[in-house]
Amino acid sequence: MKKAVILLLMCAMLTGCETGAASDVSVQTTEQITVTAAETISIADEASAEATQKATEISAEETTKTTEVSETEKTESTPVAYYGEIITDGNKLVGKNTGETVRVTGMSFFWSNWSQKYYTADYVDYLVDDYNCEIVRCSYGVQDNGVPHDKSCEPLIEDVIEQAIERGVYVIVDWHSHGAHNNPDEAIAYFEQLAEKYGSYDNVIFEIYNEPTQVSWDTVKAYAEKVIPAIRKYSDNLVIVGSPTWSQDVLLAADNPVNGENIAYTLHFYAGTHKQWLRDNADKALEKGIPLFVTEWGSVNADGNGSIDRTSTEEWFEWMDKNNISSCNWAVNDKDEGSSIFKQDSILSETGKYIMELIRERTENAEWRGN
Ligand code: IDC
Repeated sequence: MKKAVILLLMCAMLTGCETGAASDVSVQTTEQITVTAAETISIADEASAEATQKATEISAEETTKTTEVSETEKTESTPVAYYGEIITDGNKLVGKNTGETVRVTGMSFFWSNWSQKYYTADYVDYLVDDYNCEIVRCSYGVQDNGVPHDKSCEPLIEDVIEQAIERGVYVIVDWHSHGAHNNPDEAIAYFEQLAEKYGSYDNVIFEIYNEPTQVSWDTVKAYAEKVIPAIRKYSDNLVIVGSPTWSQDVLLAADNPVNGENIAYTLHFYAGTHKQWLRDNADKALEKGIPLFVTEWGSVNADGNGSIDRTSTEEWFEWMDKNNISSCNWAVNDKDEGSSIFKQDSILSETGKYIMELIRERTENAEWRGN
């Protein structure tokens, strides 16, 4: 604590201390220090003198709306320890341990071929400790011909999976492709070995096709029915399937669901572009009995850019709150575009601050924390 107070003083002296920077040292021992009722600074405890400028700090005006959850509470339970495996139950997703509806909220990493610097255990810690994420999503960059852009991300994805397991949060591994059906064999080979290695952990969720574009549902369904059996050799964990038109045509899936067990469907929305009509579609799909999971959403336009559409984002959150829909926001990245949560390395963008607040509002009083 003494060291933390010194760091606090140092931090107070820094004029540029308004960023939400992720520490690139381990933040597993992070302490929460209440400065005033409205101002809380989280500072990595050990080995962090030189990392002070990088220690995560939330500015006073951001934290007036949030309630910090102490480290003690965080370590007492975790989403995965509490809920267990997420499984389907009709049109709902429930915890295997609790038998009750589960709703988890978190962040998606960016295309793994373009943003490898964020695929680290430290960023998982940052997302869990500072963003209060209950889930993270790895987006394995795959080209339209269904071949991975670059396999060098595979060990990094495993680092993220292993840290998610360590921290007790869920982790989606998404085959981030717009043309996966062109080469199911690549997906089969990847997911089969992944399921063998990690499929016994309740944390792991398999998303086998990010976003089919203009292909028929029959094509996507046939692809899913090839990939899922490879996963099922080793794991009964939740599998999430995309649908045509960038995973918006969930009604097509509802009319003719994929054969198999424990399968949910992803719904993707970008608040600046997608409005009530897409929620109406989603409502109909839910009514027809399929479970939905928003594995990717943006607060901006569908091209990933533009400014935050707060009104539309709030409408979407009202809908997700009402229907207990789990979600991951796009994206953990610092590309100069509206959807990036960082503007550079680990300095939060305006979007990053906004999304952090939204996630915290959903997760700080979650059931698994003992509420
Ligand atoms: C976008 C990135 C953008 C990149 C583009 C490449 O934000 O920087 O140039 O991919 O295709 C999705 C996709 C996701 C998109 C995102 C925004 O899943 O890959 O990322 N988006 O366009 N679906 C709807 C929107």
